[in-house]
Amino acid sequence: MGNKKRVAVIGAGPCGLAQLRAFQSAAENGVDIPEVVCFEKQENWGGLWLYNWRTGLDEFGEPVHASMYRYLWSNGPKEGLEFADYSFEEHFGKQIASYPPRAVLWDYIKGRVEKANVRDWIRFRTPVRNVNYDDTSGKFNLTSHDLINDKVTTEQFDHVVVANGHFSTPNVPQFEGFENFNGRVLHAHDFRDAVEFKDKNVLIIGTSYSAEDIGSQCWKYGCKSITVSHRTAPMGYNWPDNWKEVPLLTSVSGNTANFKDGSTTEIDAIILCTGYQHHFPFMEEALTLRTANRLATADLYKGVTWVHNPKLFYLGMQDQWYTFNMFDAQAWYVRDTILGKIPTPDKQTMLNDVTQRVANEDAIEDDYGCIRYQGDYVKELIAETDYPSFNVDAANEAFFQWKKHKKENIMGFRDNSYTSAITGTVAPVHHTKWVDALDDSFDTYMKN
Ligand code: FAD
Ligand code: NA7
Repeated sequence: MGNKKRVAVIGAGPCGLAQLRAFQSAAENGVDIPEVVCFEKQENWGGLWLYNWRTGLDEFGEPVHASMYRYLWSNGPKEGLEFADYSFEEHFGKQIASYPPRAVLWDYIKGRVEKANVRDWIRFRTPVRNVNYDDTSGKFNLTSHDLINDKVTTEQFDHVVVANGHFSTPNVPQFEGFENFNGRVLHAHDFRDAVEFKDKNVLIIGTSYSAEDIGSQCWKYGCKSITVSHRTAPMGYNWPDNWKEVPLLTSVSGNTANFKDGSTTEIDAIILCTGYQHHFPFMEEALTLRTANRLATADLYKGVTWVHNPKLFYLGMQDQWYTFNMFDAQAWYVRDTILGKIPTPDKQTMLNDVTQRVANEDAIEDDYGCIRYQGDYVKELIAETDYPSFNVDAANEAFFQWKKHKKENIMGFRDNSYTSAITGTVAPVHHTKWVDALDDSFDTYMKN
């Protein structure tokens, strides 16, 4: 017992929970598993899917992790993210529509780990403060802070799995005139309720998921107009009449926004949808992942094993088309590496693997290629473990349909239904169109 390996998992979001479920499923099959301790800063599990009205610092003075907001519905079809070992039908007792709101997906995430009975493995309200590696003992020293009892502890672990997410620490650029702007400037990380922007002219900076969805939320809940400013290219959807796309903001003066092409617009609020940083303030420098938000991350063999010290792993650090089932594929792979079932090659081989992944990603021509690339990655990992094999091509197909439906009708794509890659059943059409569904509570959504 005293010789059991110890594994630390940092974060109880979808990635950390996938790691717990991976070990629990091995134990269920009679494997002697290490002691697994999961550290979670928030009071409950689910990561970003756990809604928090707070912004800035929490009641302990910790940075609020939450970036999700009220009225958030899945931005991609649920058929792309379904767990292969726990279908939506198993959880809800029936098939549900394809774009569930946040509360419904949170319920699904926690259903699997409640069934697995792993809550006792998690120390809630316990942020990790520091991780360093001791060459002499060959172990990691991990310092955590039990906020409830205000107690700081340092312990040794044989392995560390970093699963703290990378969509929580905002990237916040500065534009000339912000300090004198007569309205609110906020980052998407601090956006909570679109109703705040009712009857307002809203300027959004950025053109990715947050820009598209926060703009759509504000539009749905009655803002006066949306102006989206782009650095690289406009999103190019068929937007409603009170929505326009403009080049990059150069400055603001009073309530006037000035853009690169010389045009101007009167605005009441600015929402910076300018992305997030990979941020690991608790990792010692030599163990810190530094990567762009892309499909092939730097320095991670097979996308998970830290090439400079393969006892350390990072989960979910890729930019994401695939999410929950990709995190599972990674967690099962990491589990079997820790269990010694999957060998870790020499450093040069691991570095070559990273180089090859980066080159393969650089050669991709469009979003469809990106989806196939990440789908292939999921296939590659699940082929090496006992994670239930599933029809990844069918999940790819759900994403392809989703892209097509967005092009056809950006405010209506969530009214479509797709076929489950796990159970093969077709999702029902939701009872209310997304534009009309202002109440997104669990109970209302489930009235099908
Ligand atoms: P997270 O969910 O971020 O969880 C990380 C956990 O680590 C948190 O619980 C946090 O409290 C904890 N933690 C952080 N630091 C510490 C520390 N020092 N010590 C201890 N614990 C710590 N994906 C989809 O599939 N569909 C969507 O519709 C979708 N919408 C999104 C919308 C928004 C606004 C954002 C920001 C992301 C969205 N995502 C979506 C992507 C999202 O990244 C994944 O779904 C998923 O939440 C990632 O899981 P994770 O475990 O890697 O990270
Ligand atoms: P993303 O996907 O990282 O996108 C960031 C966007 O911000 C992107 O359009 C960038 O433009 C833009 N950006 C970044 N810096 C700047 C500056 N300085 N000026 C102007 N524009 C800038 O982040 P999201 O928040 O949209 O999505 C993150 C996750 O949340 C995602 O996985 C979803 O599931 C939800 P670029 O194209 O690089 O010019």
